[in-house]
Amino acid sequence: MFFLVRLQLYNDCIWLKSSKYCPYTDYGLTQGGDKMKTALITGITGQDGSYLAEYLLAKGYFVHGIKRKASLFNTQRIDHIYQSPYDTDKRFKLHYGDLTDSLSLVRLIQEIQPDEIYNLAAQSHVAVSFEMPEYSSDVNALGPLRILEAIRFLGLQEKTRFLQASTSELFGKVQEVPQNEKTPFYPRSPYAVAKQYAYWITINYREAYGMFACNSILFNHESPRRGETFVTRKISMALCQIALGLEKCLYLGNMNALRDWGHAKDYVIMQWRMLQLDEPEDLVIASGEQHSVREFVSLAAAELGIQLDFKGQGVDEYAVVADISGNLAPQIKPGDVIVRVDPKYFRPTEVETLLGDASLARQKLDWKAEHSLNNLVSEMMRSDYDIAQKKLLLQSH
Ligand code: NAP
Ligand code: G4F
Repeated sequence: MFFLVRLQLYNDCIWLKSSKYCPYTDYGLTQGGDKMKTALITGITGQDGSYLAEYLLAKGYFVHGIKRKASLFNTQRIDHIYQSPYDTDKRFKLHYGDLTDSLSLVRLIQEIQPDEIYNLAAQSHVAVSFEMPEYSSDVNALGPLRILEAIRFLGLQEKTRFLQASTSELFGKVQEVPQNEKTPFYPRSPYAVAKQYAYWITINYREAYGMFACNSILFNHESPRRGETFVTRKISMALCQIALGLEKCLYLGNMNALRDWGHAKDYVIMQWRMLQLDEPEDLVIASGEQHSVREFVSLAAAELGIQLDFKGQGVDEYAVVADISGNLAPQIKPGDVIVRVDPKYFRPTEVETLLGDASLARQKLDWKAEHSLNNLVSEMMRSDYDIAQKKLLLQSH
C-alpha cells in the first residue's frame, strides 16, 4: 500500500515536470526566462487550498503552503502533489505554521517573499464557531491581520498581493435578495462576525498602505474534497453508506436552509484571477442558483436511483424511500426511513437563505463557472460511493 502511494506521488511529479502549462525549471525562472511567480497559500491542506495549489502549479508557480502541526498526517488532500525534500527541482514546499502564531508568519513571509498570498486558512465551520468563539475569532479575524501586518512590517507592500477568503456568511440575515458587493452585512455567528473584521481590515490595509489586498466574497462551494461535517458532504457520504448497508439513517438539522452552491474548483480560479487584476476589488463569487438542503438530499439520492418522499414537519420531518431503480442501493427497500431530523444540528442563530449575484465578477474577471449543481452532486456521489465500497470490502475481510 505504502509503495503504491509513493509510486503515485512519483508519477504526479513526472506529470508536473512535463505539463505543457508549466515548463519545469529552477526556482525563480520559467523556461521562457520569465520570472516564476511565488505564491504562499495558508489553509493549503483544506478543500480550496488543495485545488488552488494544483491550479497554481499547473500555471508554473512555485507554491508554498502553511500546514499545522497535527499528531496524524493532515495532508491527504495534497499528497498527490507532494514533492520530496530531496527533489532538487521542486516547486512545492510545505512549512509548519499557524495563523495564531505571528512569529511563524513573519518568519515564513520574510523567507519566501511571496508575490501572492492567498489566506484560505480558517476555523471554517459555522456551527463549531458557536462552540469555540474565541479560537474562531483569533484565527479568522486576527489571522489575516497578522499576515497583513507582516507584509507591511517586512516592507513587502509593493511586491506582495493579498487575497482574503471572505464569505457570504457576512450577509447572514439577508437585507436584500440576491446579495451583491453593495448588500449590507448582518453576520449571524462568531464565524461570520470574525470574517467581517477580516473583510474590513483587508480594506483598511489597502486604503492605509496602498497594498494590493482584496476580499473574495465566496458563496458556498463544495467538492468531493469538502470536509465531512459540512452538509453536502455529510449527505453524500451518508447516503452512499446507507445504500451499501454501512449506515442506517442520516440525521440532519435545518433542511429548509437555502444555499447557493458552486464547485470549489471554479471558485479557486476566480480567486487567482482576482489577484491578476490591475486594481484590487472585492468581488462576490456565486452560482446565482439557490436550493434547499432537502433538495440537495433528493438530488444526491437520485444519483443512487432512490426516490425519496419527505413527510412530517420540523423536528418530526423524515424521508422515506418511495421507489428504487438500478442496483446501486442493494441494502435498502421502499418504505425504509433513511433521513431524520436531529435538533442538535440546529444553530443558535441560523442563516436561512443565501443567493449571490456575481455579475460584477463575471464582468471584471471574464468568468463563467464550468460546473453545474448536477455535475457537482454526481461527482461527489461517485467519489463517496467508491469510498463506501472500499470500506465495505475492508469490513468483509
Ligand atoms: P477547510 O477545508 O475547512 O480548510 C481550512 C484550512 O485552514 C485547512 O487547511 C486548515 O488546516 C487550515 N487552518 C485552520 N485553522 C488554522 C490555523 N489556526 N492556522 C493555520 N491553518 C489553519 O475550508 P475551505 O472550505 O477550503 O475554505 C477555505 C477558506 O474559504 C476558509 O477561510 C473559509 O472560511 C472560506 N470560505 C469557504 C467557503 C466554502 O463554501 N467552502 C465559503 C466562503 C468562505 P487543517 O487541515 O490542519 O485543519
Ligand atoms: O454546510 P454547512 O455547514 O455550511 P454553512 O454554514 O453555510 O457554511 C459554509 O459556507 C459558508 C459560506 O456561506 C462558509 F463561509 C463557511 O466556511 C462554510 O464553508 O451548512 C449549510 C446549511 C446551514 O444552514 C445548516 O444549518 O445546512 C444546514 N444544515 C442542516 N443540517 C446542516 C445540517 N449543516 C451541517 N453542517 N450539518 C447538518 O447536519
